[in-house]
Amino acid sequence: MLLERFNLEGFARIPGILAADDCGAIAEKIALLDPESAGTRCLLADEWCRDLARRLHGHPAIAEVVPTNFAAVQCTYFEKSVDRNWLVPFHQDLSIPVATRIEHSELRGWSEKEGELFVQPPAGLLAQLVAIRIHLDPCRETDGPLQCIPGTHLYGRMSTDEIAHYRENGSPVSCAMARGDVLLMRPLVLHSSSKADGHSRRRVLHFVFGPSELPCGLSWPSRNLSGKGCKSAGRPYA
Ligand SMILES: O=C(O)CCC(=O)C(=O)O
Repeated sequence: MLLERFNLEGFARIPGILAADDCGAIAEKIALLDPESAGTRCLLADEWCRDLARRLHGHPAIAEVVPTNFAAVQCTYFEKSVDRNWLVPFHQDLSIPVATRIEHSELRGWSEKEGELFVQPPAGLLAQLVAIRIHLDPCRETDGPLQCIPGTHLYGRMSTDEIAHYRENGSPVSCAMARGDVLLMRPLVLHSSSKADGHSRRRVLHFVFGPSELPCGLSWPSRNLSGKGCKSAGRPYA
């Protein structure tokens, strides 16, 4: 049922995955991160974050959707608060972190963020990835929830014109969430994020799960899988 809906719409809310206390404990870990960084991409360097990824993956409802041979390959922290308010227009998530640069005709859009290398892989791989967004605070309509356009993950990588078409003709769904809820999302589903009204705090950990083997000779950064060799929040990791 969940899997069916997820495959059809490209996103699905699963309520009550973590208890409020667990969310509080995770928020305490996050409070130790660099407060200047709006979204930190290297959280898998921290053992608590890798433990959390395994715990989420092991939850029966999530396991229904995320294959057992998948692992967390990226975790990004997104916060909206009185001090940090932002929006993102409709887009697809097209980039993945990788270990090294490979010259291949199907690879494009190389970039570097926070010392990590990113590339846009073939759409066939992007279609397999699953994002697990765990909400550490309630996210109401006024707190800048994610908006997703159902079914748009099924159209592969879109051109700017196609994005404009679905933005104008699709029916976005606003994903209001309670603390401890998870939003599962295909990175290819068109999504946007509006500004909050500026009175609340909306903290989300956004994990990306993928298969161990990558196409085109690519590999995941080993530090994202093992935590070794990553610099996070200015703290070096052995
Ligand atoms: O957390 C949000 O509201 C935005 C996240 C987003 O746009 C993304 O993950 O691409």
